[in-house]
Amino acid sequence: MKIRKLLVANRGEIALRVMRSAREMGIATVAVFSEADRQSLHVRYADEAVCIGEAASSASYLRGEKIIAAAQQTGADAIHPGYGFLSENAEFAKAVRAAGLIFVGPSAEAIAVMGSKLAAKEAVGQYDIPLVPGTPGAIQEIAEAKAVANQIGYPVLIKASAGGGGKGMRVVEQEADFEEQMQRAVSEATSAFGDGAVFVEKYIGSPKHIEIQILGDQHGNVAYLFERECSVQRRHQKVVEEAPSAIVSPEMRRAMGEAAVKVAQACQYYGAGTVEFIVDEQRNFYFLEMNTRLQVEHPVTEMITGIDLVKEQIRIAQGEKLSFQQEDLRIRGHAIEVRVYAEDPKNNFLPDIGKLRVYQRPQGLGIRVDDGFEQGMDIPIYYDPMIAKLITHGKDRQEAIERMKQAIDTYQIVGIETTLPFCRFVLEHEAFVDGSFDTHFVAQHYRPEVLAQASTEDDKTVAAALAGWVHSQQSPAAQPAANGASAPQAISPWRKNRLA
Ligand code: MV4
Repeated sequence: MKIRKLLVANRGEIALRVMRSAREMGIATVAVFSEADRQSLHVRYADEAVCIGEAASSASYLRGEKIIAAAQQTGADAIHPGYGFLSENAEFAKAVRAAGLIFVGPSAEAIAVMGSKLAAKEAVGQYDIPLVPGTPGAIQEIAEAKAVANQIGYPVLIKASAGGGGKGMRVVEQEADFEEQMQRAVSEATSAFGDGAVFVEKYIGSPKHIEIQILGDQHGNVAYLFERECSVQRRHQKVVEEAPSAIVSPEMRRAMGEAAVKVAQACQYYGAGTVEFIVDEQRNFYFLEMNTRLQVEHPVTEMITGIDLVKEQIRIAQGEKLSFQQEDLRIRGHAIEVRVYAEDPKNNFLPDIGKLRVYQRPQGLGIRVDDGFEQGMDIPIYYDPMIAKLITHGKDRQEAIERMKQAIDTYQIVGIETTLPFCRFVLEHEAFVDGSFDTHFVAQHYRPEVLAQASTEDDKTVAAALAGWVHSQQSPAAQPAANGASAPQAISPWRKNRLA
């Protein structure tokens, strides 16, 4: 069934991203918004918009019943959940379909299975998919779990089945510590997820996080769209992502891709999904979990494959077959994404809110910015601090990196602190450039002092520039014009904000 009107149950850059593809397909769009987002771009971009509640997510973007009511009220025939919020909520997917609407995403059953790490491992068990050695299910008996740990050898990792973001995860160095660490993992998992089920795995000490994008249709076809390297993360929050990975050979790529397709088939998956693997120092890869949503970092895959993942999601939801076959896919060049957070990297990544007094996106060949703000807007405190994604594409990794450095240098953000200088630090680091980094990269190499010197200079330049521009405008503050026009380039004194 063709979708005529799509409600996007999200906000910020991803709501805009989804609506752009819908509009290109001739589909009308409905935004939902909280009271804090009344003026936001996703509301202005949409054909229609419905206020669904107060600022807190729990009163708005997490209220499935209000979102379904908004769809019915506006005559939307489908809902796209974006990422975060209700995107991996099996009950919401079920309720959307029970209301006679199309859910642009996988089945509620697939979401539920993959939402539990143990259920996911069990589901893929019969297939030929490499798993980290460990207990086959939840730990029932301590003695049994200890026997498994001894067999695979210490250190081991105790993980929560319902876990996410590293919660309920405990490294155990030796048998004497097992019981205590297990109790901690269980109590952490119980308080965080209301589910105390934990299991044991061999601890991979220096892993890379590499994930495979897949697309499946409702006719049983599944294809893989190659890998994304996401090892550069800070406290389980990704910082830089790229495609392809510098360390994956064509043979390894095919093996990982085929394993990811099997994971999808194991749960009759349809829609866009991501199969996460960890890769050890010998480049063995192991299935970790599957994310049943469109991911933040999906643009790097779009850049190297030329495929619009949101359009594919919509076509799949309409019941269409995949528009391509595995053999049609090729990797073209290299893409990198950095996440721009409103956080101060010099001050322990403290969230920084306020007005975007100056906001000028970088431009040029191979540069893409996915964002949801413009100059003069306030960054609200209620939601995720990610304000933009900056993506570059080049003929090879080196060109993508150089292009990213230039793009960061010409990205002008005044009024809030952002993680851009931190991203530039990553891109310049030897371990990033040579591809040898793992998930410990940030903890190992980043100290706020590496930015301090440069940013003092930077602040001076920006302050002088701002003063000059304000003066030239003969206005009390650098307010953007009512039509959203920005500071005129010709007299704009903004210069490179590059680190010395
Ligand atoms: C692991 C691991 C090492 N060994 N499993 C972290 C969150 C969850 N999604 C899986 N995680 C890990 N599982 C074994 N057996 C190390 C991590 C891990 C990690 C994985 C991917 C990206 C970043 C990470 C940061 C710390 C730990």
